[in-house]
Amino acid sequence: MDFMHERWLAHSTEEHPLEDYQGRTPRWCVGCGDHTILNAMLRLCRDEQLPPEKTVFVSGIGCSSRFPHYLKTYGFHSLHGRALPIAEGIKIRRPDLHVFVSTGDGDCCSIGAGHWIHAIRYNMNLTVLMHDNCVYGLTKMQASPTSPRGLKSNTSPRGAPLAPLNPLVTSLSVSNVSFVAQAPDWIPDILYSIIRAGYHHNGFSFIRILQRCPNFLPNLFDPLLQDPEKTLVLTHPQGIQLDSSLSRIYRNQCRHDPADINRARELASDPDLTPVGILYRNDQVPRYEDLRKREQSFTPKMIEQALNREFDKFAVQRRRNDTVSHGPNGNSLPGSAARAVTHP
Ligand SMILES: Cc1ncc(C[n+]2csc(CCOP(=O)(O)OP(=O)(O)O)c2C)c(N)n1
Ligand code: SF4
Repeated sequence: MDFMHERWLAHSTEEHPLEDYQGRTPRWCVGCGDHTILNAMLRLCRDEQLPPEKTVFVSGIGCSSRFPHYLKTYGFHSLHGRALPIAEGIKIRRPDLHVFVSTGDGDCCSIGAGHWIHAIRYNMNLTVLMHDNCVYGLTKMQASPTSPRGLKSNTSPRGAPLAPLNPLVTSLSVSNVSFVAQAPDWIPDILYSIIRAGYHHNGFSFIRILQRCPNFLPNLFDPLLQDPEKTLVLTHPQGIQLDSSLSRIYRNQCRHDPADINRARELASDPDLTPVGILYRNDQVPRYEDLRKREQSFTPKMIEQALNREFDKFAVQRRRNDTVSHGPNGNSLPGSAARAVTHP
């Protein structure tokens, strides 16, 4: 073994400290919830020892979508609303990579809503952090689909007229849903446990994070911050558990089995309480990449034969004395032109 190879081997077996994952200095406002989400993510990368060269953060456009810049892994700061199809593209070609998505409530639930619904249905192995600050932050305060009714903003100066969309109820209603959770950015241990559970889930994990935007909506979460009783912590051996100090603060707890989708929907639509924890989890839902793999197990020979069977339906049979055959539109074809040609 030469010296360089030895050095490389030694380096590749070293533990990655937190700094190995830290990218540029974040430019979010002071007190923005995105900082705590980033810290939880850095901690997860370090604790799981994710190889930086095998980890990808994908985002759309928004304050929250600046996330990939702040991690020293691969990243794709893409287009508004398009984080999910890009992440799916990466995952289908490179299932060996750990793919995370950061998306805002505008990015995911407004312009990207179609992609969001179908991404849940495709159930690919992605961990999605939906930073929900209930407003468009980057473009300086327009109402988003999750803005509370009555919110005065640049697009609703007299107050948002519509009731907000509930991202938890919406996700829980999509066929093939496999993991839905909610976490507040201001309880770092709960946030971390939920992101970690989402990472370990074998499928599409949708995590709605209640994210503070002190710049535009400084009082939005005051009711929750001032009265811990308004937060209902969902605990379960298959979900999250609270340590004794958090248990003393968040007394309003309920044991919720994440396998129970009907109860999950009830909890998600409760108008008076904010559930925090894992609402739903089902590891048995098939993942699109596995279904595709089965399709891809056809050999080139099998594909050639299948294509030829299809082409033969259109071929005009040659009569004994004919020298050419005809394609479906009457063009003359050399006898063997309507055959599939596959390359090894
Ligand atoms: C196609 C397109 N439409 C609109 C915009 C302008 N735009 C950029 S970010 C954004 C909203 C961001 O809000 P959100 O996704 O909630 O993220 P936040 O900034 O609050 O984190 C909008 C409307 C754009 N960049 N591209
Ligand atoms: S505007 Fe709001 S969401 Fe954007 S960085 Fe500032 S606090 Fe965060």
